[in-house]
Amino acid sequence: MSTPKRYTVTAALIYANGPIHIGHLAGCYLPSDIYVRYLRSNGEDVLFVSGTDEHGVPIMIRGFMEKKSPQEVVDKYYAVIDKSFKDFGIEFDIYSRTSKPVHHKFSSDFFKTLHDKGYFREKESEQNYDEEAKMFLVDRFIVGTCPRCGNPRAYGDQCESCGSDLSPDELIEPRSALSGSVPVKKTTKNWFLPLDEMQPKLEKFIASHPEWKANVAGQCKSWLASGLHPRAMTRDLNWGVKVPLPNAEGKVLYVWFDAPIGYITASKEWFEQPETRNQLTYGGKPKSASWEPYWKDKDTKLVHFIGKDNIVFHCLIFPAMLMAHEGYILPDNVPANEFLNLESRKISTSRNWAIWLHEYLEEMPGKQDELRYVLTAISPETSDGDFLWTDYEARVNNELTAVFSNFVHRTMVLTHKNFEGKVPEATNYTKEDILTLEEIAKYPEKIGSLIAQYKFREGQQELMNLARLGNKYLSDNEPWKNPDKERVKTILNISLQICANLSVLCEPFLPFTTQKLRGMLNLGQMNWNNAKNTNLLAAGHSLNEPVMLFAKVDPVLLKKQIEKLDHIRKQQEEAEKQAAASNQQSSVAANPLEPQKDVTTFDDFSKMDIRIGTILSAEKMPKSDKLLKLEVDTGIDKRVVLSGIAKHYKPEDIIGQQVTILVNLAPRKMMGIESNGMILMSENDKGELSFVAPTKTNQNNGSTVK
Ligand code: B3M
Ligand code: ZN
Repeated sequence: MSTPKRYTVTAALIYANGPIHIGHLAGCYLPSDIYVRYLRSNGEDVLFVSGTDEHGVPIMIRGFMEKKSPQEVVDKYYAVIDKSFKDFGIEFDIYSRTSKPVHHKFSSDFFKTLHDKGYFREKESEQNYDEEAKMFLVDRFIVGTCPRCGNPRAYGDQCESCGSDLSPDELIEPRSALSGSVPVKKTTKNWFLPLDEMQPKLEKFIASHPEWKANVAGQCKSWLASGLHPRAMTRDLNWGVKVPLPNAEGKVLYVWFDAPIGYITASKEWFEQPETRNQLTYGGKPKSASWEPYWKDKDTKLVHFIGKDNIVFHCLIFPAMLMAHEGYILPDNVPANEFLNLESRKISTSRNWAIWLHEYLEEMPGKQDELRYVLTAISPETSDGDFLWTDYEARVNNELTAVFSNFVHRTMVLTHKNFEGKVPEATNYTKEDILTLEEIAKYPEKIGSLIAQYKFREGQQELMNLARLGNKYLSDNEPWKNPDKERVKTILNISLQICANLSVLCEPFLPFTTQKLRGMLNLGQMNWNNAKNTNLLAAGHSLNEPVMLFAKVDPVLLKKQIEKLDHIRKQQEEAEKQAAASNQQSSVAANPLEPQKDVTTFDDFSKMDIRIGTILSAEKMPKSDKLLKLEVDTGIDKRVVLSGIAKHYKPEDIIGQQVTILVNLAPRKMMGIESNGMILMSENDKGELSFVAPTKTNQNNGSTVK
């Protein structure tokens, strides 16, 4: 887009069902905060909104677990989450909540508008119902065995083990997550958004953004390529925004319908709350008096910061809703991040494998900028990142302390010692001085343009390069040794100018450090372009006492952090061992062999076309620990089959293996790949798998099994 008049920046509305951890911070909150701080420093008109997502099954499940009402759950976690963001300097204009009446009204009106325009398709369907709990079992309320990988704890909407999208009816032995009872079918009516009919418009929208990140564009294209389906925008639940239609008793809006509208409600709320009225300026200019231009004016740039699991909702479903409503702008960009791992393992709330922000702050008090720095340095912008405590230590010690802090401290101490804390005058620049000054003046542009392209990691690297440049300049010129007082004045003047520029340019990344540095330099509010000036501090300007900006990581505290994770890991491994042992025991004791199944007919059996084939190639499916992708010669053809045997066979060991394969099983898509057939395996009472293969070598590929 050409130069925008204003920016609306959103950061995902996280479910208020638990505290937040470093993965959340690195995923979308730090990047959005850096982006917004940069824009504000540039004098741009920005509205930065976020809040908690307080509806949906995740909240209700947490309520059941904690024996609390959903309202109690969201009240508790809203407070924890809101405090963590404030503690880490994430500076939203407003941090709202979707349970507020203003949001219920706004999202309900939005739904009504779409309904009145004839956008929804009403459809009756059979849904799973828990007769004990007396409620419909949608999404995660229903659990069972994954048909793709055999995970016994798959959810009705997704299997977290193999990553497949599921529908409740695909689950094997489904049961209610609430009562454990077997669900019964009950007919119910819901309102569907016909995404299939909207596909051409959405394709056009995605195609108009070739500049989007490859991971984001890739996901959108793959959804579009498999064809969009109508999606229910209502649910049979009693927690959420009530469906504003007659005959919709006991129904609420789908949480992914109301949550993104929460961005708009929060914006409206910010403009309408009395305490905001006197903040209606930016960079000294008047801001628009209403929320509407921030969502409706085509010169507004709308940017959604999210994690990769929310891409389809922000790039396809929410835009479809906005298009259907009319009058709204669509996102200009959705710079979604990948995930962050912790010590090379997936962060997991249920396994307590995380660094919780509130705990970090208790255990490492005052170290917010250290964490911000490290998380940006390893930001999962293009692929998953990994947080390692040893890496944290190295970055804090070798970069923040040895370079940034050391440079500023030496400059300040020398100025206090030699010139009573007043900025000395620069005279007679050398050729090197002039080159250094020219170099410094380029940094605002360099860092700014990287931030504007959502390349926060590289932007921060450039910031450190400026500190390195200062550190090197000081070390090369050795003012502490130089008897020429005039020369010392010039060297320190230039070093102080670098400190001043750093204080402006580090603000998006290290907001707490900015405050300390500006305090030391006795500098008031600055904006980004001030850092193009390499003479921000006039000769004679008085400086305050130096303080250390960063210190090396306390080895005792670091050891405690590492031990804490070791302890969690061991506990987890122990629990898994025990679970496995008791599973094995119970299966051996109670059920050594599966009982014989019900009688089947020869006709049914003969419908199955089973052949002998040979595995031509095998590879692990990325992001799945169960699936192998096999190419099989069936005699009839060569085809791809996905098989859940990765825990039992190494790919390199099974090439050339003869197998028995059901060739006429309906194709099934798993993790974006179509599987054509099923390899038959035998399974013993310990759950170990083996191929079923002919015992004579004369059984060529394509031989039939009957
Ligand atoms: N609450 C999912 C999540 O917390 C969802 C995001 C909504 S953004 C509008 O990850
Ligand atoms: Zn699975």
